[in-house]
Amino acid sequence: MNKYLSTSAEVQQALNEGKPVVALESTIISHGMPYPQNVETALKVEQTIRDNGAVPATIAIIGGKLKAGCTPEEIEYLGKKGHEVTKASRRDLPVLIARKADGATTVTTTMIIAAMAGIKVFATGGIGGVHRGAETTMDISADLEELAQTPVMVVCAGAKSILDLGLTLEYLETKGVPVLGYGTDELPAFYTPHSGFKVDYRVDTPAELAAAFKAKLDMGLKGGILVTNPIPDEYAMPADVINKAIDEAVAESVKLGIHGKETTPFLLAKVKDLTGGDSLASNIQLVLNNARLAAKTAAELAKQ
Ligand code: PSU
Ligand code: MN
Repeated sequence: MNKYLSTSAEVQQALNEGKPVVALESTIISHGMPYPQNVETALKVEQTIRDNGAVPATIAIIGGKLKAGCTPEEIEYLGKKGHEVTKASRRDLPVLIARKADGATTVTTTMIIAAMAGIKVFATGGIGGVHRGAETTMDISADLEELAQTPVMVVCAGAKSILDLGLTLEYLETKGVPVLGYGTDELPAFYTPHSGFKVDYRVDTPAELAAAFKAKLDMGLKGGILVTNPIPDEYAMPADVINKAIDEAVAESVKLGIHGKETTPFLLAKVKDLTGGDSLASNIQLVLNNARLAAKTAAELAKQ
């Protein structure tokens, strides 16, 4: 496909044989969770995907190569380096590749590399979106633009209310990105199943998710589909606790003048500190839950 892409032998074989493959991002490892829980979680997510009948492809940039399928050693390397690894969005790819550097892939770059490799389904925790106060900062995640143009289904647990969820949905509507709720009419808010906002369609089975994505691909409509999968009730955070932590984190980021690509990692780390680690436990469980759904959906898509 291109000389910068390096697909692992296992992932390439699965793709050649039409077997289900699920992409996974690496910014969640380097910037989304602390070491060593980040590495433990990444490996557990890969195992969960295997247990549900698909091959995992953790995506990252290592030594200037776009990797579709990382080894456990590469996952350990990214997890240990943490924030020292460049958080790589679409705009970072040309220079990182030319310099043969490393990069942790966000939702945006994971979608780009998955599409290059031929992977259609991607599981993560949360996506970026329109930040609160975006009417003055213009801070809108590149993830939304990527969903508008790259044909990958992204399975997430909704978006955190560090974002303006209403504006995020408006943006996705404008860009023609279907937002589906798995077993729910309501957009989940990452740590809790409830946001008060409606999704476009409720979908109840992996087969139905696969059919919608297949229809989109068959019609040649560009862009992806966003599947929002609510965190199971037993792992959800109390809404008042998490909302208070998020409000405090956002206020502090404004006070400190945090901006640009630092904003999301700053807010994620602050929320984790303010909730004494409870949010990390929820975060891990919702990612595993998304991995299960993505693997089942990839398996359905492989049958079509
Ligand atoms: N939201 C989370 N966890 C994450 C991220 C977002 O709940 O780890 C990461 C993802 O990699 C996402 C990126 O693509 O942050 C968005 O960053 P930004 O807002 O700078 O676009
Ligand atoms: Mn941003």
